[in-house]
Amino acid sequence: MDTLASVVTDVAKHHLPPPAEVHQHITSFGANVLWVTFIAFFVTFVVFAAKTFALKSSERANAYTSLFLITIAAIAYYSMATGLGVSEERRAHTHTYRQLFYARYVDWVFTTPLLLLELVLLSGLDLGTTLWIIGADIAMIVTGLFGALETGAFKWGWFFAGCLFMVFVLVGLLKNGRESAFRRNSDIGNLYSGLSISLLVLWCAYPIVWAASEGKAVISSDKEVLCYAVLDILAKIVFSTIIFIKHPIVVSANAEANSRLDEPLLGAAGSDAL
Ligand code: RET
Repeated sequence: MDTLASVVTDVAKHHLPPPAEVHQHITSFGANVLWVTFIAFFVTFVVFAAKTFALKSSERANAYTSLFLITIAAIAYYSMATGLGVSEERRAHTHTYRQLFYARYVDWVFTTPLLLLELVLLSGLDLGTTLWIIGADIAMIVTGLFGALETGAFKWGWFFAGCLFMVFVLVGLLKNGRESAFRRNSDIGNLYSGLSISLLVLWCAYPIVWAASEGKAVISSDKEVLCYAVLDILAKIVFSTIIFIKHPIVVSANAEANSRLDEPLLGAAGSDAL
């Protein structure tokens, strides 16, 4: 004989409507934040383009780097504001679906190496360490994207892998990069120190926002969009503007690097060996 409980379960299974789906989406506030951020990047692009082309072509290395990272960010924000670079992920074991702004990972996978390149150009870091830092950075963003796409518990494995890669990046920048910058001269060393320490503080905020949004979904999609927008503006616009303002120091650093490149890379013995 059926117990009352099993009858109730059976009735519930067959006659009750399925649990309501919850969709965690941005509201018009979040959409406005995306548009305003796009406009901020677009205006910065116009200003940077004018300033870059006013420079002598031999002095444009850092300016081009800034220009391209601002361009990529503008493209990413346009795609998110128009609803293209966005998908929806189901939260594990729930009927909740949350918007995932995957365009930001496409943005970061290109722009974070460019940001690092700006610092590396300044510090005169060797090629091996540069590749190591940039490789770890790309791995950090890719693992972050997989973590955001993963709905089960493995999400946190991706996240911690991303954090580990970030540690590699930061150690390379703050230790090797700083030593190399001070070896050039104290002006470059001081500028580099200030920039790399602000980068450390800013970059550490990204995984915190990730954990609260793509990770645990404890903040709304609007807050997620706002936090990332503020961080992206600080990390890209403010950062690149400082490097632009310090242009004379940067140019002297690049000129010195170029003159070193003019010297034969291998000594006499090395040349003989080739
Ligand atoms: C993720 C999640 C996985 C763990 C870590 C992350 C770090 C992301 C960072 C992004 C920086 C972006 C910048 C954009 C510039 O405009 C991918 C969020 C550590 C540091 C600087």
